[in-house]
This record gives sequence, C-alpha cells and structure tokens, in this order.
Amino acid sequence: MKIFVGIFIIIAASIVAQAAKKDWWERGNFYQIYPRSFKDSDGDGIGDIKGIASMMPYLKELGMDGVWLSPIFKSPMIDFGYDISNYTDIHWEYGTLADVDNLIKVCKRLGIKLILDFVPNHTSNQHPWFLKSEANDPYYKDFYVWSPGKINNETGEREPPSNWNSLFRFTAWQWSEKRQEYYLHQCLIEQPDLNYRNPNVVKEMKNVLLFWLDRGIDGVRVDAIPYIFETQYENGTFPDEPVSGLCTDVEGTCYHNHIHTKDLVETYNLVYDWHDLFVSYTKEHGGDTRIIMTEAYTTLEKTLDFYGNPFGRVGSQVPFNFEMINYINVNSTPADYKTQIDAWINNMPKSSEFVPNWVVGNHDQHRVVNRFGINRGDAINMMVQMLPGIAVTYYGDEIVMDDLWISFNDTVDQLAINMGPDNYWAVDRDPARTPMQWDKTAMAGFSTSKKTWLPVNPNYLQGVNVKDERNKLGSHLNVFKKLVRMRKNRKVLQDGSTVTIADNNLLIIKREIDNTQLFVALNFGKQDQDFVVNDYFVPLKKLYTASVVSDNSNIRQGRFFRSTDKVKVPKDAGVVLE
Ligand SMILES: *[C@@H]1O[C@H](CO)[C@@H](O)[C@H](O)[C@H]1NC(C)=O
Ligand SMILES: *[C@@H]1O[C@H](CO)[C@@H](O)[C@H](O)[C@H]1NC(C)=O
Ligand SMILES: *[C@@H]1O[C@H](CO)[C@@H](O)[C@H](O)[C@H]1NC(C)=O
Ligand SMILES: *[C@@H]1O[C@H](CO)[C@@H](O)[C@H](O)[C@H]1NC(C)=O
Ligand SMILES: CC(=O)N[C@H]1CO[C@H](CO)[C@@H](O)[C@@H]1O
Ligand SMILES: [Ca+2]
Ligand SMILES: [Ca+2]
Repeated sequence: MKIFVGIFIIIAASIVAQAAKKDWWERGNFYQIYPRSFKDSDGDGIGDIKGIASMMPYLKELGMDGVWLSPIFKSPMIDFGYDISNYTDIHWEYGTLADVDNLIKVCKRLGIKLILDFVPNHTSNQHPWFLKSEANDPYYKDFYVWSPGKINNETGEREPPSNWNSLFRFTAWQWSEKRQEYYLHQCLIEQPDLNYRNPNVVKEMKNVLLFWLDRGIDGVRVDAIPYIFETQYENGTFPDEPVSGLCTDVEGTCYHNHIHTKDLVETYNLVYDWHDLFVSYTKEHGGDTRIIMTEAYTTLEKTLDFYGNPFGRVGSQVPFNFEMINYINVNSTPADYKTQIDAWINNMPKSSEFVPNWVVGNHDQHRVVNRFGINRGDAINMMVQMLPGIAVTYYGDEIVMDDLWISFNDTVDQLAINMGPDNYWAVDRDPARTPMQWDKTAMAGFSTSKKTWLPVNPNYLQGVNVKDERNKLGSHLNVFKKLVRMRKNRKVLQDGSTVTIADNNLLIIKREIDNTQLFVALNFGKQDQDFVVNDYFVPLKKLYTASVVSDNSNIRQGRFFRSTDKVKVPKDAGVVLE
C-alpha cells in the first residue's frame, strides 16, 4: 500500500517553446576559472594564462560553450586582481597581452567563447588615474568621489562627509593627505570608487571595453555592479544612511540600510548603455553576439531589472541568478529549492529573448558541497544541467572539490584577515580557491613548485582529480559530462517546458516537449524515498530508462522502469528518467 505523506505542491513554471534558432549563449554551458588556481605553467606556484590555454581542451571535453575568467589585469593584488591598476595590461604573474592573444586564438579554435571580468566600481589606488586625481590633475580630478568632509562642531575635528561603511567594514571614506580630502571606497581602502557622474569616466570605461572587444573577447562579466552609483546632492553633500539596527562586535561598524550606496537607478542605465555598445560593435564588426554577465547580490526584483526595463532597453544576457546561493543550504527542504527555481522562472521577463540562468558556486562562496550538503555534488550538478537556459559551473565543481580548512596564518583573503583570527572563517574565501586537482602527481598536477599560493587539498590523493575520475565509471566527472551532453543533444532539455514538484524528500523536475518527457528526481531529504512517475504525472510512455544516476544512487544506469515502478532514490542522490 502506498502511503502518501508530506506536502504536494505543483505549480507549472513553463518556458514557452520557441521556434526561432538559438543564439550561441542562450543554452550555454559556462565555466568560471579562477586564474590563480587553474594551472601553473612556469612553476612559481601561481596559476597563469599559459596554463589556462594549455587546459582549454579539458573545457572542450566537458562540453563547455563559454568560459569566464576572474581578473587577469595589472594589479597590486590586495584583493587578488579585483583591484586593477591598468585595465588594458596583464598582471605580471599571469603573463602578457601576447599570452591573452594566444588564449583567444586557442578558444576560437576550440569553439569556446571567452569572457573577461570587468571591474568598473573601483580601480586600485595605484592606478595612474587615481594618482593624477589625488594630485588634482585637471582632467582626472573628478574621476573619483572626493569630499572635504565636514567639521564636527562639538569636537572641531574633521569628519567623513557621511556615515557610509565599506563592504569590508569601517568607514567608506579615506582621508588623502596629499589632496586634503576624503575619497570614497565601497570596497577596500586600496580600491577607490570611480565617479560615474563624470562623463569622462564613462567614456574611458567604454574605451576599456572596446580595447578588449577589438582583441577578440566574446563578452564581459561585470563585477559588483550594484555599487557603481551613490547619492550625491547638488550642493556636493552625501546623505547619511539609516542604521539598520544590526551591529557587529567591532566598534564603529553598525550595518546600514543601503539606500544611498547600492542599487541606484543610474546603474541600470549604465548597463543598458554597455549592451547597446556591444550590439553596435557586433553590427559594425560582424561575428557572434557579445554578451554581458552581471554580478549583483541584491533582491530578486532588482537582479531581474538587469535583463532590461519595460521601455525596451536591454542589459545583461546573464544577470547571475544567486537565489540558490542566497537562500539554499544543507537544511533546505525540496520545497525551498522549488520556491527558488519557480521564483526566477515566473518573475523573469517573459519575452523569448531572455533566458534563465543557474549559478550555485563562485569564488566568493564556500564550495557547493560545503553549502548544499557534502554528498550532494552530483545531485546539484544534475539539477543545474537539467533546468532550462544557461548553466554556470565554478572550476572544480564538476569533479566535486570541497573546501580546504586553512589556518588564519595561511589565510591570504583580505576580507577574512580583516575579521581577525576568531571570525575569519565565516567569510574566508580561500577554502574554495585552492588549486585545481588534475591528477595524483605532486601538487595535484597543478604546479611543479613545492609551495603553491594556497595549499592543495590533499584529497586529490583519494581520487578527487580529473585523471582518476575520467577513468572511473560513474565518477562525478563522468556524471557531469553525461549531463552536459544530454543537455546539448535533447530537444526536451533545450526547449521543453519546466515543472517542479516538491514532495516530502524529493525535488522533482519534469521537462516536456511535443511527445517527449524527461523526469529528474533529487532526494534532498533525510531519508530514502521511492519515486513513481505515475504518482505525479500522466506518463506518455510505459517504460523509462535511468539515463543518468548520481554516484551515490544505487540505481543501475540504463535500467528500465515502468511508469508504475518504484524508483528507490537514496538521500542526497539523484536520477534522470527518460
Ligand atoms: C596601461 O598599460 C599599457 C601597456 O603597458 C600602457 O600603454 C597604458 O598607457 C597603460 N594605461 C594607463 C591608463 O596607464
Ligand atoms: C552643528 O551645527 C549645525 C549647523 O549650525 C547645527 O544644525 C547642528 O545642530 C550642530 N550640531 C551640534 C551637535 O551641535
Ligand atoms: C545640501 O542639499 C541637501 C538636499 O537638498 C540638503 O538636505 C542639505 O541640507 C544641504 N546641505 C548643505 C550643507 O547645504
Ligand atoms: C601563527 O603565527 C603566529 C606568529 O607567527 C604564531 O605565534 C602562531 O603559533 C601561529 N599559529 C598557528 C596556528 O600556526
Ligand atoms: C558585494 C560585492 O559585490 N563585493 C565586491 C566588490 O568588489 C570587490 C572587489 O571587486 C569584491 O571583492 C567584492 O566581492
Ligand atoms: Ca605561474
Ligand atoms: Ca561606486
């Protein structure tokens, strides 16, 4: 007898099947490389561009359509390349412009699109623009956000112009002895914010984009986009932000409601302008569509605005979907997963030129399995690859790398160091940035050096590496590759409608088009559970094949099930039936 417990939710979230031919990015599989950690070509313990170029055939093997690189530009490396001192030059540890030209050639030959990181919210304080701005050079003096501050009438002391705090704690205003004014930095002190209210800044940054387009890149991923604009009144003052009521243990760092330093409407228009620049560039120069990916940790509604506005302006093709990163953890129920999937699909703009995207990990988060559940690597990859639209994978998640514990002494992430030895772990981004694990030779085949910039996770010796997984049937890597291949080859996955169901332990995804159905059952509960197609759907066939199974599923790949059969899905496991 079948006992039916738990909640049973079904709401169709359907993507209208389109007849039009897809542009290259619309069903793209993207891979994020953290350049410092992918492959070291010259034995200094630091990944580099030649190393990346040498490993591009691996991305082809995975079936990737595009790759995006975290910053490779000239930088004093206070924030590992997110502090740029020259947007059109390459950081010496990573290589030269000639190495990038070669990488572009390799990518074109393999048919993989190359996306570079674009970090517009700030430069390094060593950028010549900043040095000239600080020296009051007439052209550059307003390239950054400067203010004399205000005089406190009780103490007579000079104070910052507003109460704004930086993302890295403490005031966002830094006094410059040289210029005798404060400058704004939403990130580190060494990362002064550019002033986008100055048309010359807007122009110079467009020139940076054109420089890279001319060299042959296929798009940019825009960093920290919500922080581009801040409120400044016409009389030059900056309004305080209301205190949110939440304070940290460290003196002087209460959180604010960021009504004046985040998500300002001007930001969206800037992204729409960049889109127009890319469109006209492609019109003029030919070639495939150049794309914009945007990184914005903000509300769903504000993230979706990066797609475009109701007045026909268009922005980012890939406004990174961080709903899973923001709201899902090891304790989330299948209903929680369903909520996040449906929220994106149901709220995104309906026009067929917009497609959903799914991001579960990146260089700012702990590893996927450390957040979603240590045994759920395959199940999460299965979910991402079987959902409609664009899939994004952070390097190493295809072989299911996990966080490496790193002592405070070995910590190099400035954000974590700022938190001190007792609190660094919560925000430390080093554990998910350890070197890529290629094989079981020394240093996991990442480097010939005896010391790498971050330690290598020793689990490469226990089989967590590309070479061993490639040779093992049913390994994480082989599951991943199979999923990517299916996603590319099945019309039902390319164009089919999507329905999600949360039932007790199971998250069930149905994809359907014409006379084809495909079912995914993922067990995000605490117990094993049977999945019976007939219990949820009107089956179009009598017999289904288990075409992909996670390594912990105990289901034999290729086994046939009737639509009335029980498919026993163990906890943390997943299965695709078609
Ligand atoms: C960036 O570096 C290039 C190559 O060294 C140089 O030609 C250019 O002037 C630099 N840009 C700035 C703004 O200093
Ligand atoms: C400081 O001076 C301003 C302008 O005169 C006044 O509005 C404000 O109340 C004074 N603040 C204090 C703390 O006295
Ligand atoms: C500057 O303008 C703002 C907004 O109009 C106003 O609230 C503020 O009092 C003004 N400050 C000064 C110093 O004039
Ligand atoms: C970290 O470094 C300090 C100073 O060099 C040393 O005293 C301490 O023992 C080290 N801690 C660990 C856990 O290695
Ligand atoms: C919240 C956010 O996006 N912060 C980013 C701001 O920019 C710095 C430097 O690019 C990044 O390190 C932060 O992650
Ligand atoms: Ca190197
Ligand atoms: Ca800014």
